[in-house]
Amino acid sequence: MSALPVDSLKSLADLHPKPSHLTFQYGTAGFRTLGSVLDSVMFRVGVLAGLRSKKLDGKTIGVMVTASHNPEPDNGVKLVDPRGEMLENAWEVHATTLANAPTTDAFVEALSAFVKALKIDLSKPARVVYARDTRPSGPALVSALEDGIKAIGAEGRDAGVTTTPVLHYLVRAINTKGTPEEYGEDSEEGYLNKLTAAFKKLVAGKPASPPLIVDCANGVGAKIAAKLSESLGDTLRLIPVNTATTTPEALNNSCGADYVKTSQKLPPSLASQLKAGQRACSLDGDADRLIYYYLDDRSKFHMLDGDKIAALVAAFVVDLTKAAGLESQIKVGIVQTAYANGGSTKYLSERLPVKCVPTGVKHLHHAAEKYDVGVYFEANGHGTVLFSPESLKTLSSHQPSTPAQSTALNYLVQLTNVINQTVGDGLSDMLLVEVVLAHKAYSGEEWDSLYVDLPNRLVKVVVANRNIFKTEDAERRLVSPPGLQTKIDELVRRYNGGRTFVRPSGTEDVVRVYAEAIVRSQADELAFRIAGLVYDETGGDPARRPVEFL
Ligand code: 16G
Ligand code: MG
Repeated sequence: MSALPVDSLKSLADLHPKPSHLTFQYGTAGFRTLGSVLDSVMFRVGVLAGLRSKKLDGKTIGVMVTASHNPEPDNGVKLVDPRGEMLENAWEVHATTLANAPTTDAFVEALSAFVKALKIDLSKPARVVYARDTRPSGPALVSALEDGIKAIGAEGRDAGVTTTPVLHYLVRAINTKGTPEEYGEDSEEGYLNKLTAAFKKLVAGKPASPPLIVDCANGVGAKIAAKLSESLGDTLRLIPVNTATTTPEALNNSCGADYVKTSQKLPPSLASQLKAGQRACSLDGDADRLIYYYLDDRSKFHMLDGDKIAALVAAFVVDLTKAAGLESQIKVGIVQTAYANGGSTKYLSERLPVKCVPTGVKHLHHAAEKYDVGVYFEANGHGTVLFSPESLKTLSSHQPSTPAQSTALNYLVQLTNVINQTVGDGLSDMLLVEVVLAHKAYSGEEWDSLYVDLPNRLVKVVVANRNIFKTEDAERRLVSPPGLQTKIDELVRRYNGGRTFVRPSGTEDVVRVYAEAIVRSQADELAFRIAGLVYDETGGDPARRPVEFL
């Protein structure tokens, strides 16, 4: 076993000192805070990624520099494991420990202890592939990351400016190269070719969809959407809008999936473009979320969120498994979080198994892996469909007995290619939605009518200490502060069809309150009254309740 390259680690770490007044935490979205304070974190993440690669016998580890839907001054970083999935849980804790070592010496000491405890063989090779979104703080942060990769002696590959889902795709493609599970060519072009080829096969012979407006949140999705548009040609005409990736402060500002979902409104920039009856969609700042919407005949806005996407897609996969004669071998299941609209949960659970898990893609992804085909979507538009290794085998070995079965089987196989199974992918999900709409000949309105959303409201509460809030039952109930859940239960009982939950955010220093009810005004009132309870509970001054809409 070779030793840690202490000299190179120390001299490079000295260039990236930790700000003494800050504590970092690897949360749901990796490390995420103001871009201006992340230099030391990036360096250390570079080192950690190298060690993770060594631990996994030289498999390539991914690092994505992004703060997704957050405002432009924020940035962040997350690690991607070899199959393109989120970093293993246990390592999140290690990442936090290493990021908080106060000095270079303390950092190197923590590294040695860590290498020893995890029995990492330092003589193994290490490979890291990394990318960033369009934020102005990105280049400097990537250069700190590169110092970390260099310091541990790992081989780095710069995937440049690209989306989070492309980076996840690349990690899986690199690690499966030359194996029977080869995921695709390990380049952005490989990704685009794979998606486009599958999409074209899936919609061959179907009437072309009307041109689709794609709101790119003024983020990196604009770049990939432009390339996708080119490779799709006339198969699906895309109209990318909000593509101002270099305009200061434009990123995620009054546009993008998060804006649409939380404000339940059309991005103002689309108001003059979107016509009655037409549908459009929004990506978020790193293009791993997707929200659809349309204006009805009276130009009223209707949102088709992650729950609606799950309902649409799951029904389609079920139809195809039936048509292919695989109904008994390939079972479809759904994974949601507490944020799923009650209307969707009722509709879906009357048809399919539905599981509720805590917020965050890693929870959904793992639960979805337990089904033959797991459809997971967060209401916020982040999600995908996973085909288990067994169902992939079934698809490749199944002998269809009729031409109709054979057609359905081919569609299923192509679905596995159009879907980015490593992580939620706004653009891949968009193609998936368009496939289903083309097959069903659905308009946005027909899709929307699968079930009716209950009016709901999301509010955030700024509290002194969100860490006192602890939940159970997939975040649907509070166990701490003691007694608060009982008060919530008492209140919610007074609202017709009322449902509410309170959870600490994993990405911001706030507590979130969700409420729904049969009537809009009641959903709003319930959310604010619960938010009031939460605030009072934390000992704040009731006259200055800092409650705001999210
Ligand atoms: C992150 C998560 C997203 C989740 C959100 C919740 C990933 C890749 N992203 O963006 O899934 O919905 O956090 O944020 O896991 P919150 O804890 O602040 O409500
Ligand atoms: Mg995102």
